[in-house]
Amino acid sequence: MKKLFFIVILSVFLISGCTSNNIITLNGTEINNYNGTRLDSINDFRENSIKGPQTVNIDNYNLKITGLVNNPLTYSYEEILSKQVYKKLVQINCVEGWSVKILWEGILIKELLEEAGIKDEANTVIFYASDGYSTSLPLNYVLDNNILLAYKMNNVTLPAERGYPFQLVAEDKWGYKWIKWVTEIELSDNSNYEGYWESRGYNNNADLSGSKFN
Ligand SMILES: Nc1nc2c(c(=O)[nH]1)N[C@H]1C(S)=C(S)[C@@H](COP(=O)(O)O)O[C@H]1N2
Ligand SMILES: [Mo]
Repeated sequence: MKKLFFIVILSVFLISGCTSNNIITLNGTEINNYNGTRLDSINDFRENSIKGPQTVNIDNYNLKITGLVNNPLTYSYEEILSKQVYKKLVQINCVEGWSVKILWEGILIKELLEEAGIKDEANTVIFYASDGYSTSLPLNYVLDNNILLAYKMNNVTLPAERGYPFQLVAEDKWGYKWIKWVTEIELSDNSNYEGYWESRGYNNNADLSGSKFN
């Protein structure tokens, strides 16, 4: 009886100890410096999305992982936010000649794909968005470069114009690979898939060091 009493007290102690140590992250104000590097601002972007800013209702929002996976998955916004958080300082460069350096925060796409189980035939990741936009990247690029799906920039939740709930951080690639308002990630074996701008003459490879056009 004494032993049981001791166990109960110990567990209450442990549980309360754990919860009081949890860090509750509040949505802060925008930061302009990270480890000594000056950041650009969320407001430095030029908004010229194909159909203008999209408003996503988070209550009926889902992120789907489909295609060449062992088990297709569907995540709510909260489920994505509960995953391991990663941060990266990356500059986005649009072919129109502007660039913005931002501290991005989100999850690793690799971890979502591994959770769904990547089939051997898959070699391409196709991304779809709520405005009908799409783009694609080689699977190896996504796996080898720790590519992020971001929900915060400079410490602030992405605003609607910036792609809320999620924007792809396609580092070292031109801005048209940085799809906003992502709704679906499909694994495919079609390495020639062409997204919105790619099918209109922009280079499917999109390396910053390469050519902008086909
Ligand atoms: N869904 C969606 N994502 C998109 C686009 C778009 O039109 N729709 N435009 C792309 C382009 S061309 C660029 S340069 C980046 C950043 O564009 P922004 O400044 O309009 O955010 O978003 C990319 N992602
Ligand atoms: Mo762009």
